[in-house]
Amino acid sequence: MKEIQVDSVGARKYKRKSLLAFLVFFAMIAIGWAGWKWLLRQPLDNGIRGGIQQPLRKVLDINEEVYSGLYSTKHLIKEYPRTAAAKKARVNGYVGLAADTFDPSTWKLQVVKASGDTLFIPMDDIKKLPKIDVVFNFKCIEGWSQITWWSGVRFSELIKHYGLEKEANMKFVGMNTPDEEYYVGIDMPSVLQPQTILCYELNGQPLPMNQGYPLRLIIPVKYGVKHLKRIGTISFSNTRPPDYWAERGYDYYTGL
Ligand SMILES: Nc1nc2c(c(=O)[nH]1)N[C@H]1C(S)=C(S)[C@@H](COP(=O)(O)O)O[C@H]1N2
Ligand SMILES: [Mo]
Repeated sequence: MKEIQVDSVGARKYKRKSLLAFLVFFAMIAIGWAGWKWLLRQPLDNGIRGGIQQPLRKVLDINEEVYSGLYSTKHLIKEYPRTAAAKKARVNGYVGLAADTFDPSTWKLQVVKASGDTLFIPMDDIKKLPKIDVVFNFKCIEGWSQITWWSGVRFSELIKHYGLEKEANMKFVGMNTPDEEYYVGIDMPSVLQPQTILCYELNGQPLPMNQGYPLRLIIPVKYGVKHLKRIGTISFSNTRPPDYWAERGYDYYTGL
């Protein structure tokens, strides 16, 4: 008799527990659903083509602070021998590369100084500066990567040669294509990192048109989006310059 009683008490307890478990389970689903609905109702950040919900942007901003704080100009990206580089480098992204708005014969690199004055630097002068190779694994946020061989002059060398120390003390660098259709904003430590180059050769040959002739950015500490092809203007600021893909919802920092 006693045993049966104990059993039925146990069974009742068990029933109550499983009922509670079910209630908690459904409550969680309801909370999750409400949270999701809430997130979708949040205003978008001010990206021009939609952007993302502000709470999500906040998460990205926090990530960015964490990673940028860890960065130093000493962090080096792995390099490879030239022989490891792809013979045919993949081409991706054509914004700002339209042939009809670009005249190679009149191109000069424009560097806007803190004073507001602009330097106009011809390609020949850039080629006179020390040339280095960078062979690294180029990564695009779309998911592909490729070992590629690029050559040019360190960005930090340009700073040194043209006496742009005041500019280098600012927080960001902005770059645009000559037609201003594509543009990036990059934090100064990444720009001054020793593998960041103003690049004019791919596989030892002048850059092909669709890969940024005559001059592009190669910045191995960043994903492909920041490697602006065909630099028109470089400028400096303490606030974030506009960034094409950040305006379309991607992380502003996009560091590796
Ligand atoms: N002017 C310009 N530069 C650009 C882009 C673009 O659309 N226009 N796309 C970026 C992206 S998303 C990538 S992955 C790389 C690709 O460089 P590649 O064509 O040499 O592979 O260029 C970057 N620079
Ligand atoms: Mo990319």
